[in-house]
Amino acid sequence: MRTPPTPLNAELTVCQPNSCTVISEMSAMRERLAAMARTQDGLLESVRSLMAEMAANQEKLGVCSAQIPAVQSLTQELAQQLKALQESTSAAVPRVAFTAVLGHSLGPLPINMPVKYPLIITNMGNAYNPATGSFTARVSGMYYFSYTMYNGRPTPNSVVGLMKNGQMIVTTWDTAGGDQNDSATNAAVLQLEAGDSVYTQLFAKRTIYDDNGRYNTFSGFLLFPL
Ligand SMILES: [Ca+2]
Repeated sequence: MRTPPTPLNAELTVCQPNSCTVISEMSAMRERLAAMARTQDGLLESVRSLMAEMAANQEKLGVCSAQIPAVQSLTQELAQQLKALQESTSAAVPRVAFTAVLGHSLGPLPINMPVKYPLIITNMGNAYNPATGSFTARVSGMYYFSYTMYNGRPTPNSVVGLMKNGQMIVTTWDTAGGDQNDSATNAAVLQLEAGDSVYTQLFAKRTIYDDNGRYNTFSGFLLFPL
């Protein structure tokens, strides 16, 4: 039969823990501490890695920032070269354009005659000669020409042609009669070699009328050199 615990024995029984339980709890705490330590090590490693990456990025940013003035300088240099190239290209393309006006009547004549338009409206490049009525190409290229004739008399009819080196290209024709005072226009794009001449021709026994109204004109310009 067990001896009933005395008050002292009872107090010892309550205060003395089970040693196995204590050891188990301490072991678990050590495991948790070890796990926390491993986690901390991992976090520290991640922080070091991020700091190293930031340092590398800052270095790259510094290199890029250092290159900005050089890039700006190169951009300005290229812009200047482009402007110079545009100016040289523009200067290389001849500027040829003219418009001339007759201002007085012609015909009828017994033979075909070039029309000499003496009144110059525009003659950039001086390729049109008012003394002869001819345009002479200074450079090979594609040109545009147009002319207008005016029939203001009862008789005879008006016939004018656009001529290239003496060869008829296009013509205009208008009959006199009850519907006189008519205008007619024709035009052509012509490929010219340097030295080719273009002019208009009043055909034999035909007439054109003009006065201060300036009804008869001859115009042309270089579209582009070839
Ligand atoms: Ca008519």
